[in-house]
Amino acid sequence: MSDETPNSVTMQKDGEVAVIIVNNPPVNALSWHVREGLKTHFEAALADDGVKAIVLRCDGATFIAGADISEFGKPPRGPDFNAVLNMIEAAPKPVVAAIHGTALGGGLETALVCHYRIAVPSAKLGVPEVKLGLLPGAGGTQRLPRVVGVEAAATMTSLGDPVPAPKAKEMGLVDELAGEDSLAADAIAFARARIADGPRPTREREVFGDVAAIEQLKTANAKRWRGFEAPYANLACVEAATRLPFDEGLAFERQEFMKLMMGSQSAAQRHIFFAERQAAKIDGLPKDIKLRDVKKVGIIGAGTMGGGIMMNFLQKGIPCTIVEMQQEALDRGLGVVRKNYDASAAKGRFKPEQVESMMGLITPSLELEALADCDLIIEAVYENMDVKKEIFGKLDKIAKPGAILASNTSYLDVNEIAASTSRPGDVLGMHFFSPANVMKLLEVVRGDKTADDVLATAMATGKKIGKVAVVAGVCHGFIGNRMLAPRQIEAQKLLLEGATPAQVDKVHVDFGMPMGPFQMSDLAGVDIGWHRDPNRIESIRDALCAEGRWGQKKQAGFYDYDDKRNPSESPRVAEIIEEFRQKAGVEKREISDQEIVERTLYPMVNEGALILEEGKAQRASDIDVVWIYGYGWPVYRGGPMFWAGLEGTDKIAAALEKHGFEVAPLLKEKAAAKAGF
Ligand code: 3H9
Repeated sequence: MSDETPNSVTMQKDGEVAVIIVNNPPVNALSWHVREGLKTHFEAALADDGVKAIVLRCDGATFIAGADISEFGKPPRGPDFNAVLNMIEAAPKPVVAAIHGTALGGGLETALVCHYRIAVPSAKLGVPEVKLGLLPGAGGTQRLPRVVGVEAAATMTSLGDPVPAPKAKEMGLVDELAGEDSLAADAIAFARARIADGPRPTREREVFGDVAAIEQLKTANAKRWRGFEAPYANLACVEAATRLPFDEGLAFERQEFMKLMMGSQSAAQRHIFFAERQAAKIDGLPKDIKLRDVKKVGIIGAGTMGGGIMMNFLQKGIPCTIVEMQQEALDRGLGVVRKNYDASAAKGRFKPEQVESMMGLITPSLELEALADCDLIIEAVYENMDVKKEIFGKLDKIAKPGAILASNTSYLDVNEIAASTSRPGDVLGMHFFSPANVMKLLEVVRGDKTADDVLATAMATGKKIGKVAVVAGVCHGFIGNRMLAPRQIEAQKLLLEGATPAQVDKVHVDFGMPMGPFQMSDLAGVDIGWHRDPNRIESIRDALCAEGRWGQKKQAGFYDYDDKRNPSESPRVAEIIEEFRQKAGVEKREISDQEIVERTLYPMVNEGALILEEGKAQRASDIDVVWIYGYGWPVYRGGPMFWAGLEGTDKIAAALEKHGFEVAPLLKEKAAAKAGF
């Protein structure tokens, strides 16, 4: 940003109503110059005796969407935000916030110091700071309970979900709904009508509602909030509002806000906010590259993956043709899709008629030829190069010119697949994560010959269907699974040396992962990728598979499972491990939790460094996005590469060396500079 103060706040007059207008694209964030402009223009409006009421509104797509997150952690500039807000609240003339788009975070806090709020029906109001590891630090936790009550304030602050304007009106957060296209005029009329009422400072209103709601929220969300600090800090502030005078509550909120702001969790969550948006950008490609139309999608394979992938498109109203080899498999696949939608409808996520219209968008077929009119074809058959090459060879003859041909492979060489067609420029990987209708990650695998517009279209399509898409280069396992491999290998070695599956898993769960390596293996299927020869036993996993311990589906894997899939440690697995240990001549020893971290998590950072060196990921933050959205890495640790910076790259490199790993040159470089990625 230049040093010159941008003219981001202006004032107009309509008779005795002053209209203060913020214009700071793209989201009217409260950058230093906006705070300065607000101060200047409110002071002017207050000093002007001809002004009897004030409207605050925004130009562009939205009302103020919050503090300027990019200013966080930098030296403060411009006037103190709370001081500006206190001045607005203390105005002796009624102040009206006119809201469209989203009033979020500091934006809603600004609206809360205004004495009245008018909003268009499509507007949304919320305090999403918790999603950035923060809390509303400009009075939001103290003013909201005075406007919407303790329960709603506790819910809004701790969950961070925005409320649509009509609901906000019911809650008392919005006083009046404006016409969708006449906010500016309606707000002026509304303000004029408030002149007789005078100001209504929020701080002078009473907190109301039952404080018991706070404990109920904690109980209901215990699992979701495991490891997170911010939801609890938000609730502590709302609770403080119920017993402290306003100014003391404000001081408490400030103190809690600063604690979060200085902590690593919020730094990690803010990193991910920007990382997610950055991931959508493809280096070296113009932003305005012309995309190909994707109006009809073809899916090959109606298994769990194919069906799940298709659901994403149906939900966006995009017709899909799905092809299977056998009628029975096709029927079974479509049956699963219907069952999933019916289950969602039962939970109220869809109306029954929506389910019907989505199912109506499907064209099932047993012939690849049925894909001839599709703009994007995604192959989701099992992982076998010969099979995939055969399919792509056939598709080459069937697909219309310009159609994008994608493989959902999770490991295989996309260049080799592309070479089986006469149009490798149209081929790439679109690697969805299971369950594909739920998991947000999409790895878009760019082949050596993938055309730029094909890549850009696949990324945009990912966004359209609600995924977070990340570009990956061709290598075994791309970004996510490639980094998973060293972790799994080392976890097995640790068993041999004396750790138990439960110990390794607990370290990962305590770290914040949804499950550890062995729990994951049991869930996914221990037999995935197994050579299927029960007489060839070369690893602990081979031994488990040979005995039919294929994981949860067999009620036996690295753990034993009861009928309800509750795990318990398995004496049989302990025996298998012991046999192996003896055969390998390895002596059993005590393994510390720290060693598990060093040998299973640090190697992931090392692999991430190699991926970066080889240019298989565009940037370190893309790797973080992959692990957050594809594997449940705790967002408050910011992804493996961000976490490496917190943990210390020097410490990581030294520990890897100690354990006999070859340290990636890039990691060595970072370690020498004591720098993060
Ligand atoms: C806060 O308010 C703290 C306070 O309590 C008190 C402090 C004392 N700042 O998402 P999009 C950028 S914390 C800076 O793609 P959409 C974004 O990076 C804040 N930049 O658009 C992107 O840049 P680029 C509480 C921001 O239409 C561009 O704007 N508020 C900010 O899909 C477009 O963003 C929030 O947490 C920001 N606050 O969605 C709201 N917001 O084009 C965060 C966005 O270079 N924002 N940018 O990649 C959002 O949720 C969405 O951006 C929003 C628009 C819904 C507003």
